[in-house]
Amino acid sequence: MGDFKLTTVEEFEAATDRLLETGAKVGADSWQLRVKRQTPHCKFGEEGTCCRICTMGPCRITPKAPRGICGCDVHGIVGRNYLRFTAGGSATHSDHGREICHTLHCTAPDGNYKVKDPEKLIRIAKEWGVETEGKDIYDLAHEMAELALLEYGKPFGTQRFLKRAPKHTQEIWAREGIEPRAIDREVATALHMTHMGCSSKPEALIRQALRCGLSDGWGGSMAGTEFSDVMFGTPKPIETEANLGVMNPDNVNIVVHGHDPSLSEMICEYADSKEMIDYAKSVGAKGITISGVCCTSNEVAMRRGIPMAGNFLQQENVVLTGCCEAIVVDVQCIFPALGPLSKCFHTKFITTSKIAQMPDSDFIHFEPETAGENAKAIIKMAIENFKNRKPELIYVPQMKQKATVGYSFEAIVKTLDTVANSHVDEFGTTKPLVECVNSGVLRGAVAMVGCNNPKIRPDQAHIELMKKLLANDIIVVASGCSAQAAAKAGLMDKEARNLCGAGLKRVCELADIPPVLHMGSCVDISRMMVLAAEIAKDSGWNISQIPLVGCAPEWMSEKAVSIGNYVVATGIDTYLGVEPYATGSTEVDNLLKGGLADWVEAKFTVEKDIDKLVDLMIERIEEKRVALGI
Ligand code: MSK
Repeated sequence: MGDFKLTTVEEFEAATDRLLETGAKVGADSWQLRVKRQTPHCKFGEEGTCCRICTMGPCRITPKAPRGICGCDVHGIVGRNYLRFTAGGSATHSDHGREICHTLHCTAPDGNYKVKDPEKLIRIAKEWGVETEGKDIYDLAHEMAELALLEYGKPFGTQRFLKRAPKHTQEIWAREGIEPRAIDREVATALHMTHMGCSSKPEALIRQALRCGLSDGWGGSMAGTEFSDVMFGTPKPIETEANLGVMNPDNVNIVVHGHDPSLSEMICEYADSKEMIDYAKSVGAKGITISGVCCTSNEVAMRRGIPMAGNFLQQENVVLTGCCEAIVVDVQCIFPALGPLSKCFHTKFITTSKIAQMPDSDFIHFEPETAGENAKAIIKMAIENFKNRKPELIYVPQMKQKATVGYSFEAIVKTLDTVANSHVDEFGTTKPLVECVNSGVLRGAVAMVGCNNPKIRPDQAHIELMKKLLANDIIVVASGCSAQAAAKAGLMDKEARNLCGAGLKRVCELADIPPVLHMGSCVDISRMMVLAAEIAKDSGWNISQIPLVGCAPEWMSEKAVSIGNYVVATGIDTYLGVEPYATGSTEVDNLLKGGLADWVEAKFTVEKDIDKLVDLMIERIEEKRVALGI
């Protein structure tokens, strides 16, 4: 095993404690302190039994007051809250996708954004029935951008990407009336259905939650992923590093955070230029280090090998190191706390999107048309801030792990193909993977996704679940903050294959892969949908029959609920470590954890005990194997 050793959660926590000591010296607040002040949480909120959709209330449901003023019962209230939560997540992911489509429309041979993967663009154009022959690639990009934008508001029809699903899945969606139409329409319908005096029937509300989720996973998110690949390149395996130790006190440190790669790509591009490096040296730094937090980090790690400083609950830690010249954010999962926190240090908190404007930040409006200038201005601001450091506050935990990342769907089929020594066709095949599962060399796969949540010891659930799955010959594909937890621990180092059972270890050796495959950001869970769809087509199994489950043990956001809905609606059983705000209604709760299986052949399981959660997943994978007779 050489010198390889996983970094433990205890070591993460010791590093955080040391950083919080610095924070205490300068009077900084922290999420750890705010959790204490916010606990215990409101029971009505947690159970989803508070309704504040009109101003006759708010109404809270209790045994003595079983109906709201309008007469809505607890099932209607919980169902409406669940649907609104989903709509928030679906809108957020999909709007990210829309921004990417707009950026695609700005591509030009001599512009800030170019078409880096023309083959992929042509492939999607053919899939959508667009003539490609003899067309200039930029004309095609603009035409595809317009068509993709129309997916958000077209008056008729359903999402174009649904055709990627196996026939059986498409039939289920049609039968259940959950095929998503225009993306914006599904969000608007969700808000309309939950307005005062509209739906209060749990079945109708949950059905729309699935539909709205599907418009995200097989609509907006898929567009975000696919067209990001077209502009910034489809990820391929690449080496990087993860955890706070990637920050270099000798350099100007710029941390990119959020989700949209349009800005971070530009920052990485210009930070690498001689002009900027020379400028950094002129102020006494040795160079510039860009690192990332959350999914912006995943995006640039997957395509450029930019190191990952940390995940969701580590965002304050990068400022606490005292050597972060700028934390530059785009959209989603950004703590407003970064504003006041950065004021305790020399750090510039730079917001860039009208979607995410926050107090105590410097706002530099980032737009695709002026991307280059905006990126340069941001980097210069960070460089000029280097001199304002307070040396006595600098402490970077010497903690980092190597990671191989960049396993897009295309990269996975290409890489795993080497196991069977067969040849990939134009679009690749998952047959070698299917053979490994069929023969039992691999027992199955788990798609690990989602955030951190202070309700769960941060990162521990992700890491412990993965370790047990690997030991049981179950391969893990990961995205979002789950992927970063794995990378920080060392589970994306190829050496981690020694933690696997004999079968998975052999696959990792033959294919030269780490046992946990980094598939990208939250929107990139759409890559996992494509992978599941292709496995189903190559194996002849239905998606719900594949020994595959989804898992989000530490999830926290509305986006995660939207994801959960589309993963389940695609036929993949999904295991959660945190309850959605739905336990207040037996009808909604039973539907989510049972009844959904009658509609879409999959359901949710929620288990807060992580040891039990992983055992339930392994059991389910083995059950599926038995049902398949393999
Ligand atoms: S960043 S949604 S905390 S995965 Fe995509 Fe992480 Fe969850 Fe945000």
